[in-house]
Amino acid sequence: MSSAVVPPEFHEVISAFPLPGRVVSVAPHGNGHINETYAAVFAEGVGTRRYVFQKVNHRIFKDVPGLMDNVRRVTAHIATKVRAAAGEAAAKRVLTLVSAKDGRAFAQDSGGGYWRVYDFIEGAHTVDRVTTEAQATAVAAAFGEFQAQLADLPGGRLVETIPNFHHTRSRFENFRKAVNENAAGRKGEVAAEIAFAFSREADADVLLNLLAQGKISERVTHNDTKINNVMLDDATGKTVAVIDLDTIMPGLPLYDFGEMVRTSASSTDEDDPNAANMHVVLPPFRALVEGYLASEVGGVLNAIERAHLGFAGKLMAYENGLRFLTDYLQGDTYYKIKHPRHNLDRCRTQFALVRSIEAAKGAMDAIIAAS
Ligand code: ADP
Ligand code: GN1
Ligand code: MG
Repeated sequence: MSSAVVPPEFHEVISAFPLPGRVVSVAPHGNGHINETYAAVFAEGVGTRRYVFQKVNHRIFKDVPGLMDNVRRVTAHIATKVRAAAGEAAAKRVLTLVSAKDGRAFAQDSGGGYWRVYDFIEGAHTVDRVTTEAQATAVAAAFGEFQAQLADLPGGRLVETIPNFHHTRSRFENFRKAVNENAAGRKGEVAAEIAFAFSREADADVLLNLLAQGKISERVTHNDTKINNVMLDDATGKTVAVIDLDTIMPGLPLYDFGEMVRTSASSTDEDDPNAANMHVVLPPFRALVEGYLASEVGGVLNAIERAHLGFAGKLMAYENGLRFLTDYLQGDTYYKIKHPRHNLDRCRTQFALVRSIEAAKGAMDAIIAAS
C-alpha cells in the first residue's frame, strides 16, 4: 500500500470505522489550511471505494465532540432536505458522515487525535479560484440555499466551535495583543501592515453595531464560504455539496457573503507573493450578488443587509488579513504554512483587496442597487 506522508495514527483508526474491504492506498488530499485530509481507497472483491479521513485540528477546535455533534445534525438535516427537494441520487452526493463502530461520529487515536470519515464525493472537485461568472453565481446560490436549508434545523442552538469566530472587534484585539507581545520578533518587519490594520480599525465594529441595534439578524451560517468549500460536478460544473462544516454556528449572512466576495470576486490567489496582483473583480461580484439574492436566502435579507453586501467583502478581507498578520506576529501557530513568509503574503493580498474594494465602492453599490 502506498502511504507516504500519511501519519501512523491513520492506521490505528481505520479499524474503528465499519468500512468494507481493506485499504489499498492513502494520500493527502485538498488544500485546506486547518485539518489534515486524506483520501483512502478501499478494495473489496473487484471493486474499490474511496473515503475521506480527516484528522480534526484539535488545537483550534477545542470541543471536537461538540463540533462533531453539530456536523452530525447538519449533515442529517441537509440530506433530508436534499432528498425531499431533489431525490435520492442528489442526497447521496451531499457530505455524508460514516459513524464509528461504537456509534460515535469520530474515533480517537492513541495520541488523543480525533478522526472522522466521510464518503468520498466522487465525480466532483473543488477549485481555489473562480474561473467563470456562472461558477460564481452557482457558488453563491449553493451557499444561499444551504443557509436557507439550515433555517429550521431542529435541536436547539449549535455549539459555537470557535468562540467569536467572526467577531471582528475581538479579532482586532487579538491582533493588538500580538503586536504588543511581538512573540516572533517580527514586528519591525511588518510596520506598514500594522499601520494599515490600525487605520481601518473602525470597520471592525460596523456590523457588530448594526447587530447590537437589532438592524441585522443572526442566523445559522456556514462561516467559511471559501470557494474550495463547495464541490463542483466534474461533468457539468454544477454545485454538488457544501463541505467543511466545522464552523457552522450562529453568525451573520453577511459574513458568508463577504467570504464569497473575498475568495470568488478577487483577481488572484490568497497567497500570491505579489500583492499588487490582488484586486476586486466586478463581473464575478455581480454574479455573486445575483446568485445570492436569487437564492432562498435573498428573500430574507433586509435593505440594510443588502446595502452591506460590498462592505461585507471588504470586512472579510480585512478580518482575514488581520488574522494572517496576527499569526505571522505570533510565529505561525494557527494556519498551515508552506514557507516562512506565507502568512505575510496572505496578509498583504487581503489588505490590497481591502484597498481595492474601497476604491470600487461606487461601482459595487451600483451593482447591488441594480440587482
Ligand atoms: P479544511 O478545514 O482543512 O479546509 P476541508 O473539509 O475543506 O478541510 O477539506 C479539504 C479539502 O478536501 C476540500 O477543499 C476538498 O477538496 C476535499 N474534500 C473534503 N471532503 C471531501 C469529500 N467528502 N469528498 C471529496 N473531497 C473532499
Ligand atoms: C481557513 O479551513 P479552511 O482552509 O477552509 C479558516 C478560515 C479562513 C481561511 C483563509 C477554521 O479555512 O476562517 O478564512 O482559512 N478556517 C478556520 O483561507 O479558521
Ligand atoms: Mg476547507
